[in-house]
Amino acid sequence: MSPSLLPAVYAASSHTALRFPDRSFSYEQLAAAAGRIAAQIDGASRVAVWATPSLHASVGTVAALLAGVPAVPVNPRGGERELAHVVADSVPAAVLAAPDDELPEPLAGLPRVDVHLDEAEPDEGGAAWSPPHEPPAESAALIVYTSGTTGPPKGVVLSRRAVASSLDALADAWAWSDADVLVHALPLFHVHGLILGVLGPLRLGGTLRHLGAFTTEAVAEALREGGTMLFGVPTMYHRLAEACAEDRESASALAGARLLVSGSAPLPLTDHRRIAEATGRGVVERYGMTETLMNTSVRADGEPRPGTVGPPLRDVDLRLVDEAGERLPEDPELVGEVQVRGPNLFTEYLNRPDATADAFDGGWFRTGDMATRDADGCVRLVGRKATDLIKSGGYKIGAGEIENVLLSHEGVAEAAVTGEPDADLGERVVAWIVPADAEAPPAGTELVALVAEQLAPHKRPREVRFLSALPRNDMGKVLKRELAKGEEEVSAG
Ligand code: MLC
Ligand code: AMP
Repeated sequence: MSPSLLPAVYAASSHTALRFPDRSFSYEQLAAAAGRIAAQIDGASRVAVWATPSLHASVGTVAALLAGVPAVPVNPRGGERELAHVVADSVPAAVLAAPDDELPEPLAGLPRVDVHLDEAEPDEGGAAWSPPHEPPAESAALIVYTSGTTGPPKGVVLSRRAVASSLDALADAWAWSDADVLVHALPLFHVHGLILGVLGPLRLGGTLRHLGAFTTEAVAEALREGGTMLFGVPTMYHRLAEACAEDRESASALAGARLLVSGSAPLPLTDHRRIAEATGRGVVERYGMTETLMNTSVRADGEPRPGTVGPPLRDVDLRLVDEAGERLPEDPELVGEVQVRGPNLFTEYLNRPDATADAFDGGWFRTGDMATRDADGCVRLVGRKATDLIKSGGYKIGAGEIENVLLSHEGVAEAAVTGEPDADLGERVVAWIVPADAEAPPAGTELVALVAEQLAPHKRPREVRFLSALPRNDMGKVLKRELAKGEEEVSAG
């Protein structure tokens, strides 16, 4: 493993590092721009990065990494409650944003460091920037917020060691190199888009082409123009499969890529099949988590294995355990919880020693994902332990977080949130509401708007259903599986 996290940035060549729709940066320009900002934030405890899908957010993140200051990427569409929590929990010393970004409270109240791109030309007559002293491998690189089953999102502290080892393991599995041009349109406030999608190419000295926003046309164009790899969530591949069925151009563009990678949620076999039929090539699935970075992947040089997420990556130990926490014998029929350990794991949940301790079984991290393991070591994910975690469009959404917002509405007596199968999103968020006054229930649209305002647009319920009581067990716990089953008996709201 390279002793530095971003050796190619330190080398500052003229090769293209980052390409966004409006502007590109070479490694030399990136080093100059990020180096200037690194000098401004040197010694800060932490910085927030206003994580729009932009060159500014990428440069801001690299600056924090050069300075050895942990970066907290913030969803620019996060709602009031979510942003307030992230700022109060991570206490950033400053926020990095583009000069013309308008920041909401409480970010607007923080000292602001503008990410200027115009001054990015290296100074004339010599190096504008010299490589920094490399921070310790165990120091925090990033703090990424992720939803849990209850309460507000938790800040996952990821060390430089974890980031470097996970990216190197992926490079090994995918023969990913500085010759690759990675194409994606993922948001930059989560592991997939930011760590794999931005820091991956930058660690290897390759190129990221970010599309700004996802459209199937933009993906096809970027692949036609020299993109070699594509990263996406299953919703994106589902939409690409539809596009391929409609026009040959999309199919031939996808066929030209070296590697198509899907992750963050399961890619259904029908979409695997549709893409393979249209393009003649398979999609490779990899499995990861904010807390663990990447755990497994189908290898680029191996057989296509639709339906599996491949074997464990280099240096990752993976086991399946039964309900008692006992390791399962090797038998492809046996379903158990996935537990992992290795250099890819997070350090802790910020300010949550209790939650950190609960997440581990000895040195093993409990993922909450249920799986079987084929005789050749490939992992097949079959579901999750918690019904309170929803994956919609590749975003993890905690039911409890949304229920708390719904319950804050005066017209709501009881609320439960579930995920229902959705061909496009994987799962869609559904809210089940017992109104305070059965004669005058609140408008579904009002409840949806409240969630979007307090949390984020992707956490909005797609449907709101009203009922007279929630099904509960003897202990008073809501029976969410019953809700899904009894759906047809309930009137839609
Ligand atoms: C949503 N919308 C609603 C609504 N719900 N409008 C009205 N009522 C509702 N109930 C809005 C959205 O805000 C959006 O608005 C528009 O409708 C379309 O919504 P969508 O179809 O959900 O989203 P879309 O914009 O089309 O995006 C789909 C997507 C996106 C796939 C591009 O979901 C996405 O970027 N997903 C990536 C998630 C991700 O990166 N996960 C990685 C986590 S890390 P508007 O205004 O925007 O049009 C991880 C670890 C690992 O998991 O292993 O990788
Ligand atoms: P997050 O907490 O947002 O990082 O989401 C992590 C979760 O996404 C994992 O625990 C899995 O449930 C799910 N996930 C990630 N990659 C895959 C995949 N390839 N197939 C199925 N589920 C996945």
